[in-house]
Amino acid sequence: MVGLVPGVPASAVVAAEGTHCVVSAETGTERCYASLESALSAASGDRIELSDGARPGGVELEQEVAAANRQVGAAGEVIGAVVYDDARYQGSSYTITIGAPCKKDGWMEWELELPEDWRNRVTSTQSWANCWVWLWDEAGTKEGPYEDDNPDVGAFSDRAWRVGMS
Ligand SMILES: [Ca+2]
Repeated sequence: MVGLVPGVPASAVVAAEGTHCVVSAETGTERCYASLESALSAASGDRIELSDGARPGGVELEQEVAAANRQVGAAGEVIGAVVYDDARYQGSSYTITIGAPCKKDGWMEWELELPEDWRNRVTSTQSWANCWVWLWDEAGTKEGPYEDDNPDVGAFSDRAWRVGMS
């Protein structure tokens, strides 16, 4: 068996550059992609197409997501938030779609337990669809709201186990 490396899938290369997953807070369905652009495109039903110069945290990405959300109407889910492993919206990303924009009625409208491989990693957040992001750590301590763009969640960095939107 010399020369074979069992247990190392071909996708290990992609994982090393970060993974970009999309989860529906409605159904729990999760799919992963090789880039943030592919993830956002899939999450928006192919309504988002970014130019080469677009970057996470940039105005183009911000506006494209907002525009895509507006086009969805009642026909599908909107992008509620993206949480990132690194500061300033870098590294692996986790995009959360929701059934409708947040209502600001004082209720936590969506709560999502992060998968095991995303625990203790969230460092920056962005939200759309009128939503604020809340984070809980393993002990249940809640922090937030994180409104719009948060390039670094500071003391709560690498602590979140659960994400909420309201
Ligand atoms: Ca992190």
